[in-house]
Amino acid sequence: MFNKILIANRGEIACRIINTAKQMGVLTVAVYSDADKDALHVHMADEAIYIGPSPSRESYLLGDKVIAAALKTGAQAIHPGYGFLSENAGFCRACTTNNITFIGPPVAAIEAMGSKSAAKNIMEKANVPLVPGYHGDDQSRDIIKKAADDMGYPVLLKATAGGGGKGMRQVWSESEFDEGLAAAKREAMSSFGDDTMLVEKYLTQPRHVEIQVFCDNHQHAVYLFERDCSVQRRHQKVIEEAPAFKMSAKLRAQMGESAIKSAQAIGYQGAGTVEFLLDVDGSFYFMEMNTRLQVEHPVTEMISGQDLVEWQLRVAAGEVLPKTQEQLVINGHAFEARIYAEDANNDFLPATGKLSLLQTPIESEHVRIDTGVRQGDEVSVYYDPMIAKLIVWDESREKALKRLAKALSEYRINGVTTNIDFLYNLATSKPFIEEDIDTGFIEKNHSLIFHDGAQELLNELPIVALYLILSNEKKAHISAAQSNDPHSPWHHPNAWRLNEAHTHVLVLAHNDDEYTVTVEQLFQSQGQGSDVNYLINIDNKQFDCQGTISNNIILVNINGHRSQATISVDENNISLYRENGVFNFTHILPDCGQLDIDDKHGGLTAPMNGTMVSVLIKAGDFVKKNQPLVIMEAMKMEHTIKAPSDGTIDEVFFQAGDMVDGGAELLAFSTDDE
Ligand code: MV4
Repeated sequence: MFNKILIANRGEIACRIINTAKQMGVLTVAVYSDADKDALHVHMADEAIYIGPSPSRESYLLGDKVIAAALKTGAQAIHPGYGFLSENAGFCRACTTNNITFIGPPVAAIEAMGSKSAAKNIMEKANVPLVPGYHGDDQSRDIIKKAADDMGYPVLLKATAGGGGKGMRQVWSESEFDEGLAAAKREAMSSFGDDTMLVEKYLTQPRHVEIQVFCDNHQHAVYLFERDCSVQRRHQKVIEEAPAFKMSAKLRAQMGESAIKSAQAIGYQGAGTVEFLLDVDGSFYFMEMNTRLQVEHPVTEMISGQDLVEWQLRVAAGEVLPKTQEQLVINGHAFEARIYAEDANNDFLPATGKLSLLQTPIESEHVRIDTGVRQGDEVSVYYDPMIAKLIVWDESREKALKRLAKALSEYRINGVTTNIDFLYNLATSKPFIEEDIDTGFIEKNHSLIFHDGAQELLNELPIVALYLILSNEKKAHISAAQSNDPHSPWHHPNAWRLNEAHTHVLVLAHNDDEYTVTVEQLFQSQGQGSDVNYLINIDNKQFDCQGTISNNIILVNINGHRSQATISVDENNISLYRENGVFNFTHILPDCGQLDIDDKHGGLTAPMNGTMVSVLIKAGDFVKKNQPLVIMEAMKMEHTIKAPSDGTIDEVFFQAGDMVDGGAELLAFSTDDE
């Protein structure tokens, strides 16, 4: 076994690999760019080598720098993770040239799978089932059209140089063929510089089912069952599961054996994934083979009980596979949800920013979080905006899915927009629960997954407003009680309250929309938090509310509907967490840098409701323009209120701890020119 390996990657996969290496007693070397100088993977590794500026092409993609780092630190092997250099034949070759073990397949296998059409030719010879079609060298229109006519429409034209869904075009009838072929060739030439086409029978409701294979250097090969990765958005996997639902033991064995044949056809070694299209009639067809450890490998680990990175290290070090096929069994069901900093309601625009709050579900043997970030880290523009992979296990699909939904609802992330609501809506949607899933799932169930935000928002705004009012009042109580002023009405724990209506006006923003929320506080004779009624008005809709808060939990009754929510406030950013996701708001504060001079009698009045935090002057003081006079707090924000000009303080009407109404006269002030 190696005593030191270098991980040529970053983020969650680098951390994940380091974790296993540590468990195996293998020392680790991380590499990092400018943007990652304080990243988690750098802290976790035993050593770390700087390899260049933040852009991947100037750091993580520079094979020479990675190899130099390995030579400098004496790493005997390099684990490429996924992406970056993981399927780069040149890098794999360079490792070998430098007597560094590439923890992955032989370079010939990488090259063989690099071309989609070459891969299909190899699989055809190995009797691995391919989608009926034509992928020959004769690219004449008549030959391709004859193949299409013979197999029957609809057909799918694919650019052999394409991949990941790029360069595909459906043709639904013979009359559309010529236009479709011309368009597909044009697109392929402009995208890939190569308009070689293949044509296949178009499967209209396929599932994406992939088989995890593992081969050692002693001719042993096993499959570690399958993963269903059909839920994709623009060919990016969103939620993966293992084993695949509605999979019979017979079909599993057929697909597994077929995957092994695929791997053996190219002399494979290490971890590999054979992707198949599974048609509604149970027939399956080779799609492509990935010669790396996949992002979604943890679901296979959860149901097989195997650590695939440990297997990779052992096989790369020349050991035999840790298990035989007979020793591998499926236990339970697992899901993986990819948590991203992206805005699902804005075409999944990647989000960047600081993770000012990153609270995760409690991890256990059944809830696993693979992540490369910590609270306070920046999600940068340079790399894939993945925050974490949430992996859950349970003894059945139904139970695992419930655990997934619960874990998603327990995530608390502030500072960046995430796709957690989208994932939650997807995981709790009826079609997903009922296994009505194929690669068109997200498009088909768009309305279920992307809820109408407007109505939900209107339901949540009163809660946020009430939370701000109640927490502000609570703050006032605390500072008043601490003021030790026996005369302050707030000084007594069961303080009575002025029996009068009292109105706050808040402005809350959500995305680019601003909402004015009027909160009318109706005092009861013996008003306690939950007995006080608030009439909240938003866009002429009225909500009769009561509420109590405890830390960042609010218990509310709105128009007779009782519920609770978690709220986190970070300066004037407010996040409201519900089971079905998070709502982010910004509290727009009135500009209160300057007191308004009440020209009726030279007094200084408070621009908003708040609490007097401290009084910095006393009657008789002479003050200069902009000199701080009092500090008020409103909605968790402190505001220093300054003198509007040179002048004299004639009288002060409030003291620290007092609650102040918007418009109340704070102090009598006269300027020299009065
Ligand atoms: C197909 C297909 C239907 N019929 N081939 C998408 C990218 C590449 N992996 C192959 N893909 C497909 N090939 C035939 N003959 C549907 C897809 C497809 C798809 C496949 C797997 C996962 C997600 C997908 C999303 C759209 C289309």
